[in-house]
Amino acid sequence: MALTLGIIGFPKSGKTTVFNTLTHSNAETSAYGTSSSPNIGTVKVPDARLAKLTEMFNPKKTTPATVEYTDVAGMAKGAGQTGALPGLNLIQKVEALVHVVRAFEDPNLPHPEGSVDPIRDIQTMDLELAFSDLAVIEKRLPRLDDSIKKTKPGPEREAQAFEKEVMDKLNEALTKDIPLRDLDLSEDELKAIRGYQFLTLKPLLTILNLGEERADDAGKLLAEAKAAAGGHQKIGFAALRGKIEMELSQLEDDEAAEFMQELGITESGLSKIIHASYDLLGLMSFLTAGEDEVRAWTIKKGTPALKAAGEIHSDIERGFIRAEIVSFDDLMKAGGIPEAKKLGLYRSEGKTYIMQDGDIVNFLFNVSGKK
Ligand SMILES: Nc1nc2c(ncn2[C@@H]2O[C@H](COP(=O)(O)OP(=O)(O)OP(=O)(O)O)[C@@H](O)[C@H]2O)c(=O)[nH]1
Ligand SMILES: [Mg+2]
Repeated sequence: MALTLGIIGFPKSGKTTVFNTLTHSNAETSAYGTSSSPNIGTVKVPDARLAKLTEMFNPKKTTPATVEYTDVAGMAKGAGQTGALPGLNLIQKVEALVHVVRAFEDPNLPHPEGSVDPIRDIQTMDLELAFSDLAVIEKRLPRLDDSIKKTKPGPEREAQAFEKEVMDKLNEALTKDIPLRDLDLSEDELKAIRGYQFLTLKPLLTILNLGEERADDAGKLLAEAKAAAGGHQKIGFAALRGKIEMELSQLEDDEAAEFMQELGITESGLSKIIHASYDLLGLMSFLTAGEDEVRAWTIKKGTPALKAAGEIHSDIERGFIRAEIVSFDDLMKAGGIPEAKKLGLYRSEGKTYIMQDGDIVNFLFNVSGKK
């Protein structure tokens, strides 16, 4: 599963700057006009375990997990209401949203609202996203009523009636300022509305772009932003210095390390955002390691071995026999697979085993004769 994230924000908040930081790209950032074409880039998820495993197994290739970022044009205030958010079709497709919020002061770059006020922008964005979802529901409801009337009693009409029930529930929540991600919808409810790709249903990562001057305010600003979000579970927060991080991301590794030390940055913006995204979405990695390939795979926490197998290939899920597993730490302690076996650290697990972060897995499977 390649995780997909959409970068949104008001004009000139630093979206493309953050995108460049994350993807090591050089997309054009600008103080003037609006970049209209979206940027899409893939990022390798930093994982120090891969390097260690590569040393141990000396594989033909090493494949990290990846995250895909889409950077769209800034959205003008009021765009949600008209159903005309820029890049809407693109951000509907992603699994989670990253909201870049301007906290940096720059007299040469006026804020479209006249002042720099991150809390106001966070609240305005919440409204824009809610308006966009409401517009979808308001368009759908009358049509749904219509087709319920026209459809004969039976399963099809029942499905429509159920969808209407769910839509009414969503409508009510949104009009009370409750984002859909806070509703704890059931599997069936989620299935009924999957096609609409509601924006406030997506987990949201809020990134404060501090600029150069306000780094010392990070803690205070983050606390204010969290308080304004009112304890919503599925909103994550991070802060970074946009422009500096972008410069950092364009340096060679050793130069970057030196620069980070000078600036007192302990974790790069890239790794901070990826880790925050993983946490927000409840994701983790398991690993496969052998002579051919050392590779990291992304799954949701709580995934059983059978489903994890399916992440690699549907055949492995279909013909699953068992999973041979050693934790990364145990493997490092033992020094190799045969040593881990001797020490009894190499376990055999069944379909329902819940995968743990850093598990190194060999799936045994058999698909011959099965259809
Ligand atoms: N001083 C300062 N300027 C920044 C920072 N981050 C971004 N900028 C500047 O803000 C301007 C806009 O940055 P972009 O990254 O293009 O912003 P954007 O949100 O992608 O803009 P649009 O796509 O046009 O909405 C550029 O001139 C950047 O150099 C920062 O951390 N500090
Ligand atoms: Mg941009």
